[in-house]
Amino acid sequence: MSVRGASPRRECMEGSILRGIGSFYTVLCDEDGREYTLRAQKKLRHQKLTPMVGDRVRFTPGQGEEDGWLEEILPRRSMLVRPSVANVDMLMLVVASVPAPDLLLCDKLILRATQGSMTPAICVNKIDLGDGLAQQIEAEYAGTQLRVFSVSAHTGEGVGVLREAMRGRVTCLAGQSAVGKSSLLNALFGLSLETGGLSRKTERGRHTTRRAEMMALDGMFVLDTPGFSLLELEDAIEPEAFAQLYPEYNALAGACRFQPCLHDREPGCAVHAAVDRGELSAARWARYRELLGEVREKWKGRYI
Ligand SMILES: Nc1nc2c(ncn2[C@@H]2O[C@H](COP(=O)(O)OP(=O)(O)OP(=O)(O)O)[C@@H](O)[C@H]2O)c(=O)[nH]1
Ligand SMILES: [Mg+2]
Ligand SMILES: [Zn+2]
Repeated sequence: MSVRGASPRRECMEGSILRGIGSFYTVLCDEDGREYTLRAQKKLRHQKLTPMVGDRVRFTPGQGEEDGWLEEILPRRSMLVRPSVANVDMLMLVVASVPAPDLLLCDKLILRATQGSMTPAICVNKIDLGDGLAQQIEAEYAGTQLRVFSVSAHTGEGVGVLREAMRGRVTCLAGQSAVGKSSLLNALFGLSLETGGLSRKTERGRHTTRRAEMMALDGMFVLDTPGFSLLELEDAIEPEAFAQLYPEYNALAGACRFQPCLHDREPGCAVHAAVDRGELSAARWARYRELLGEVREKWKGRYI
């Protein structure tokens, strides 16, 4: 209970981190819907806790000109290191025909989303270019139960379906630079986020978005993130556990001759047979085997 007249101890409030610049964080307060600029308490640094965009936090607001303090980071429902975001429900991987999709990067991001307790989904943008990428992506990820959205931020096609899928959840858009993440958010919600083109020389994105930012819109939270092109696998994971992160292989694993089967070179492998029959993507299987090689190496060297 606070005593009127005496200097009352300011109450802690709860909210979500929308963005962070240097050691300052902007937090949207649950109670009054206002944005507060806060600094992280030293004790957080001592606990080696770095606040992330999307974090649920407790804070003490500042008074007048003075900034408030971020006091505590509440337990995270989910977490991703690249892009660095917390409490995301749906990780929306955005791809386009330009810049050319890097499907190994897609696979890794999907794996990370699954390991980090998020639901991955794929959004094929720029369908106005008429290149058939959406059909290719659907074939690549057949049997994974991943939702694939086909949209154009430019014409608005498919944008309504995507918005409905985002309703009531925290959705993070991620992927290579210049696939149109910021453009999509502009088209979805009438925002005016900065967008960029492709470098003419390298045909790569210009990294227009520089840091992750969360926006509260219409009963949902959406996150725009900087594009990236490199992603490491998680640290050492058991090869059997890795194989289980592929739902379309899991569904067949019972029919493999060896138990457990890593669906690599084992004779009588049901995954291999399904690939030979053209029911599963040969390219995704080749990428899987490449990653499996890395996973095996890391697992062997895990105590070093
Ligand atoms: N043809 C076409 N071009 C698009 C579409 N959406 C975005 N673009 C173009 O793609 C380029 C990159 O768009 P951005 O929205 O900046 O891409 P981003 O993914 O946010 O890029 P980073 O912030 O660098 O990660 C811009 O030139 C956009 O005009 C689309 O639906 N169709
Ligand atoms: Mg952007
Ligand atoms: Zn097998």
